[in-house]
Amino acid sequence: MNRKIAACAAIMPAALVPSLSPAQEKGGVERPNVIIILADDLGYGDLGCYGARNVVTPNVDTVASRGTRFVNAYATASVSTPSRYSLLTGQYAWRRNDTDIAVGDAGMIIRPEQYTMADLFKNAGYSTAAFGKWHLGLGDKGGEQDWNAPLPSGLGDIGFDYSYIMAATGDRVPCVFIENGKVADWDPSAPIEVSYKKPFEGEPLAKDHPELLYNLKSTPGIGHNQAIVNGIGRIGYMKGGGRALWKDENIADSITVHALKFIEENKDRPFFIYLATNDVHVPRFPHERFRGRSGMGLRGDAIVEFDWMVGAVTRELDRLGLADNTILIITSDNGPVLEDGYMDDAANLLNGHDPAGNLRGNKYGVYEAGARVPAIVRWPGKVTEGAISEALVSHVDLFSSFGVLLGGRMPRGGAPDSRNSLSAWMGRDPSGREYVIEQANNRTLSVRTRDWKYVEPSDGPAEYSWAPGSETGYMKVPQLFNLKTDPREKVNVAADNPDVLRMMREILDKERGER
Ligand code: NG6
Ligand code: CA
Repeated sequence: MNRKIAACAAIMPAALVPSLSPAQEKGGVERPNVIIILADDLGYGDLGCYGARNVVTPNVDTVASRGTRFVNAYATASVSTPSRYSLLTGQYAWRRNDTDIAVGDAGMIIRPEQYTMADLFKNAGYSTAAFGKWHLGLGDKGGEQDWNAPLPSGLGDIGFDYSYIMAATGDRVPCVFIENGKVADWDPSAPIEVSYKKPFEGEPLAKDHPELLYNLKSTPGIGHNQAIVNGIGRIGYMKGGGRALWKDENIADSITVHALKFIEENKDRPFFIYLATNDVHVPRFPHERFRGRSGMGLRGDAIVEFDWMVGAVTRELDRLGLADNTILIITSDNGPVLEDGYMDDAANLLNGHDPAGNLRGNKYGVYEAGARVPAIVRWPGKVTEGAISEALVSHVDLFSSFGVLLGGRMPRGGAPDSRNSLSAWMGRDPSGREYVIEQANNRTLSVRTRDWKYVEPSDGPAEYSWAPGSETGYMKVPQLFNLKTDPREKVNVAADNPDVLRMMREILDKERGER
């Protein structure tokens, strides 16, 4: 019994006792491995099997051809922190006011006492691990972490047996990997200091020293102009790090090597892996061997790198004979963005490619491309091969769906917004949810039903100054689109459909009022 279960059991003993599913009771234990590969900012149209142009993604496409590909799958938000929060906790991030895009020295946003997806698997006897981008805070208190010592709280407190992660994003300090709560390869000769408030004396800043940005230039006037690490400007100030500092071009390799090692070490017991890639978030800086492979510059090459990583995982599963007993999910935390603060020319090099896959919108915003994401599920023999599902599904439901699969019971209050949609995620229920809720960067909520999309009125800029070319879609008036006739959300038909508008508002009112 782990610490959390012991602690919670005192409060809710009956509900927490992990129970066996009927299949398990009969001895026919069904405990497939589960790997969620969560890409970063990978758009609905960025993969070959979703119609990408120029860039080829043979490894992802092979997974899709052996599994089910979803065309109406949603992250809960069009930015990272709230999206990941909901996936791992089964609670809408907008229920809390501290779940927006996190700084790199945020404290733990998921609190140790919360029941997480990792807890669910751990309680079912799985080995659990997280790799790559975290962006959900570490340590007890934001801004007060000592990065030169074990962090007092981290992923071990929310159900992960092992973790090898980046604290936040590639563009935020600290630029080091953290393994089981300690800086990996910590360098005693270069103690780490991090601040999001003030610079460290003697450390050059990107805004004053563009000549030191030898790997990637920050877009002038937009940001990423504080610490310089590996010739790239970052958000936040940092000092030290020495040999522990990452090299952006090696991040995918580092994450992959650690994930493969974990798979091999756990090949004889069920495992759950949350594999969150740095690709294709900025700074896009893939390894040399992927350069020039997409013809679309660094962003396209980062997609090639992402696809390589998927191939490395599937080959390892094949080599170990684990493919048939592993549920593999490939998805993204939010939609695509082109200009996101570095001069990688992503917008000019598209050459006909549409990262949004013909949907309107982008990361940060309210329109469909913000939160409708690629989602592929492969479980040989269980999930239909080569199928396309139109079911409406949301990341927030994966938690309860796995709960049902494992036959475990949810502690009271656990995963409050997560509903069992196992049969939809397994490709058997063609309809899925009645509606999904999407959250934009300014917390505007949208509701999508099968035919309609409603965006609540909100105040905010049409475009963020720091993400030029991306539309937010914020408007002071309600927006309603008929996705059946207008899949690109071009014509606001709110005025003509008062009944639909009322129904959509009621959905939001009800959800907001609950829990
Ligand atoms: C923005 C950053 C952007 C990215 C984003 C979070 C600037 C100019 N822009 O503030 O680069 O880090 O936050 O992205 O700093 S996310 O995918 O993690 O949500
Ligand atoms: Ca993201």
